[in-house]
Amino acid sequence: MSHSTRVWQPKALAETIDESFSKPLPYIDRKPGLGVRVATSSTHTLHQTPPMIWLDRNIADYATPAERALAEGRVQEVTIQNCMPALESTHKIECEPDVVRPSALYLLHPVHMALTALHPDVSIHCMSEPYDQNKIRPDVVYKKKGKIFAILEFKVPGSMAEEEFFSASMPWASSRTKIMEHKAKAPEVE
Ligand SMILES: [Mn+2]
Repeated sequence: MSHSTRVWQPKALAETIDESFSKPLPYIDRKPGLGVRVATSSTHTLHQTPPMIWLDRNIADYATPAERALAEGRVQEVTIQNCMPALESTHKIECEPDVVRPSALYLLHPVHMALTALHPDVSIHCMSEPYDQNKIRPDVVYKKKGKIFAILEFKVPGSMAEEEFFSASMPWASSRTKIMEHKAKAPEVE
């Protein structure tokens, strides 16, 4: 069949947003040798003191409400009727911006679609690298009704030592106490 007469049809098996939530993220390889790409931190970021610890969390505290939200009718309507972007062969991972771009397509897009379907009357915004003087500049910040409720930080694979990262974890029990203390001081955004 010649190219001009062929009628293209949507792929019957195009992945819906709903299906993407139960599948692993696409694996994107490194393709070294395409050119030197060294993305360094700004001098401001470079001079910040990194956090000394991180708080361990119970994944069920997030997974359970997320599962419930994904099953809601208004969310299903959006996530079943819309599909995921196709996987581009131009992706490769060398520096942090290479991680950020496909993440926007395959990781954040389905979450944004579900989140806004769940809260149709609430302003939810995703900010890229917002600059707040004298503070760390995170990669992505989420605001609901103008208040921060989530922060996302990307790292290029290999930029952190696994043992250093895990040794900085505060055990779950003491993490829980810390979180409760914090919640009492600053109640969560509705
Ligand atoms: Mn980052």
